[in-house]
Amino acid sequence: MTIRRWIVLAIGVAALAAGLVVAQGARNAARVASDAASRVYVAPGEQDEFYAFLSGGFNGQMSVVGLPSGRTLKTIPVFSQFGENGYGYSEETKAMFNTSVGPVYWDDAHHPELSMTDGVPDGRWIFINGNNTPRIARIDLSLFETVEIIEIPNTGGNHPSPFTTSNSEYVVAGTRFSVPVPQRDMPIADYEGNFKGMLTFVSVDPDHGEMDIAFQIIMPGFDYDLSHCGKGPSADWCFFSSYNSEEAHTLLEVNASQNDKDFVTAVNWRRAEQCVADGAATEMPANYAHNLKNERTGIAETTMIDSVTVLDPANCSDLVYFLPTPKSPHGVDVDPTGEYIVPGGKLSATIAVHSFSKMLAAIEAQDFDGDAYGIPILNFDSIVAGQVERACLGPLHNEFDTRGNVYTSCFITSEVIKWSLESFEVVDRIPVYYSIGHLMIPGGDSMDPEDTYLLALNKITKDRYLPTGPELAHSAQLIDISGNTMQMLLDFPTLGEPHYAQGIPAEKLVENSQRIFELADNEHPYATKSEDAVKVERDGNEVHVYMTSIRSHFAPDVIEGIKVGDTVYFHVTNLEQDWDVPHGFAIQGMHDANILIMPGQTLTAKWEPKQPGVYPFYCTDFCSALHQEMQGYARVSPADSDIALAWSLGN
Ligand code: K7E
Ligand code: CUA
Repeated sequence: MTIRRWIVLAIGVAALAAGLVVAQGARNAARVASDAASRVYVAPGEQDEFYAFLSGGFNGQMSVVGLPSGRTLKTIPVFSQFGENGYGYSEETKAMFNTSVGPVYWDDAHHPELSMTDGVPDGRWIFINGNNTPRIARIDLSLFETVEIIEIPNTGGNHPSPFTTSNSEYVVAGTRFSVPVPQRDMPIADYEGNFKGMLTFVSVDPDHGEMDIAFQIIMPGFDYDLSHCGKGPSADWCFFSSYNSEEAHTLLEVNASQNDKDFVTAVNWRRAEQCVADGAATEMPANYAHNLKNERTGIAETTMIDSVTVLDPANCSDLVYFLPTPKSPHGVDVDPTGEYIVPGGKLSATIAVHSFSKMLAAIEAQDFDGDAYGIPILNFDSIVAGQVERACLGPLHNEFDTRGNVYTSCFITSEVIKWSLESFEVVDRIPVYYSIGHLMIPGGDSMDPEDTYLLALNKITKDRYLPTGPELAHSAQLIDISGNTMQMLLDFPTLGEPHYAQGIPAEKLVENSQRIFELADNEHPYATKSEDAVKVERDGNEVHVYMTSIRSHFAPDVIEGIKVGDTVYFHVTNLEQDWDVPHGFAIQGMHDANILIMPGQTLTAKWEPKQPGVYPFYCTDFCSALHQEMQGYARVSPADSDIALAWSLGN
C-alpha cells in the first residue's frame, strides 16, 4: 500500500472511531445489568472475592483492588519513590533503584504477572516490568512489597515483559525499541540490519524467587511488542509479537505499517537451555544492576553484574521461528489448552489465530516461506487455525474462559468482543467507555481462568466521571462473563494508567499474608530491640540515633549534641508486635519523605540540619489516642560548639 493510501485509510479509521465514541456516549446505559448494584455490593465488614493487581503505568507503581467492589486496597510502590511510606526515601530502600546509570526513581510499569505453578497462578510473587529503564521487579505477596529489581541490559524499552512460563522457570523480557548491540555511537540512518532486538530469559529461583538473567537471544531489529509463554503442550515455548518488520527508524506510523504481515516470534526455551549447555552461546560484556532486599536485615543491596550470556539463532538450530501475522500485532496470548496462539493484529479487522500443533507440524515438514536474517518464516496457511472475520477495529489483547471463548479488547471501536475458538465467530460484544487497552479475567492468561468477571482497562474516560481539570482518571469497568451475554456491572477510576492487570481468588493470598515482622528475627545492624538499648553515637560528622517507637512515644525523645554539618540517621525500630500498628517518623527540615515503620521493622530516615535550633519530630500515623503526644525534640548547635551528645526519655 502506498503511503498516501495508508494515510487516507488512517484518517478514515480515526473518523470512524470518533463517530463511535459519540455514538457510545448516547447509549451510555446500554448493557448495564439491572441488578448490577447488588452484584458488586460488598457489604460493610464483608470482603471481596478476588484481588486484582493493576499496573500504574507512568506512576511506576501497582494498585491492589478488590473485586467485585472495585475498592482500592493498597498502592504497592515499585519503580517510583512513594512518600506515603518512605519507599525510595528510606536508607533501606534507596538501593532498590540502582541501575547502570545510577539511581532511577521512576519508571513506566505495564504488565503485572503472577508467578505460576503448573500453569496456574500460585500467589507467591507478582512481577512487573519497567519499560523506560529496562527492569523487572518482583513483589512478595506475603508482604505486598517490592523485594527485588533486576535491570535488563542490551534492551531499549522492556515492554514484552515479564510474562512467565508455566512453572515460573523464567520471566521474559524483550526489546520494544531495537538498539545498537552493544550500544555504540552510530548513524541512526544505518538502523536496518544493524540495530538488534534482544529477547531475555530471566530465571526465577523456585524456592526464594530470586531472579537471574539466564540468557539473551539476539534477534533482528524489529519492535518486539508483547509476549506470553505457552502452557500444556506448548509450555516449552514463548511467543513474542512484533511490529516494524520493515525496520523503519522514522515516521513509524506510516513506515512500519507497510507490510501486510509482521511476525509472532516463537522461541523454544528448552532448546535455548540445551544450546547454552552445549556451549553455543557467548559471554558478552554488560553492565546491569541486581537489587535485592536482604530478608534478614530488611536492607536492599545492589550487585553490579558485568557480563551476560547471549545466544545467536545462527548458532542454535530449531530455536526460533517467525509466524506471519497480520498486521502490526500488539498482544499475543495463548489459550488455556496451550493450542491456540492469538495475536492482536491491531491494524487488521480479521483476527488470525495460529495453531501450535500445526506450527510443530510445519516445522517438522520444513514448510517455510523463506527466512528473515536466517530465521525460518513458517507458511501462514499451514499454521493458521482459523480467522475471525469482521471482528472489530483495533484488536489489542485477549483473555480466555474455560468454555473455549476468547475475549478481545478493541481499542478503536471501544468494545470487548467474545468469540468462540470452535466456530471462530463473534458471539457477543459489549461497548466500553472508552478506548480499551488490556482486559483481564482472573486467571484469564493461565490454564485455569475464572468464568466470573472481566475487567476492561480503559484509556480515555471523557465524560464518565466528575471533571478534574485537564487530567482525567483512567478507568476500569467490571463485566460479568458468567452468562451467555456479557453484562456491565461497575465503573471505577484507577491510579496512573492501568495497562495490564492480574486477578486471583482472595483465598489464595489471605492465609499467607504476613501480619508483623518478628522482632526476634530482625537482623538490621541498627535495630534496637528494647528501650534499654537506645543510644546516640557519633562517628565523625555522622550521628546515629538508635531509636524505638511504641504507643505512644519515641525513645529517646530529647536529643542534644547534634551540630550543623552533621548527617543524622534516625534508625527507628517499631517495637509493636500487633498487626496494623505502624508508626511514622518525620523531623522538621528533612529532605526525604517520612518513614512508615511496620511492627518489628527498622527503617532509617536521614536528616541534615542546616541551622542551629530545636527541631520537633513526630509520628505521622495516627496510632493511638495519644498519637498527638508522640513527639520529641532534637537540638542542633553551631558547628564549633562543644555540647556533648545526650539523649533521654521522660526525665
Ligand atoms: Cu497494550 Cu503496554 Cu500491554 Cu498498554 S500495552 S494497553
Ligand atoms: Cu505512633 Cu502515631
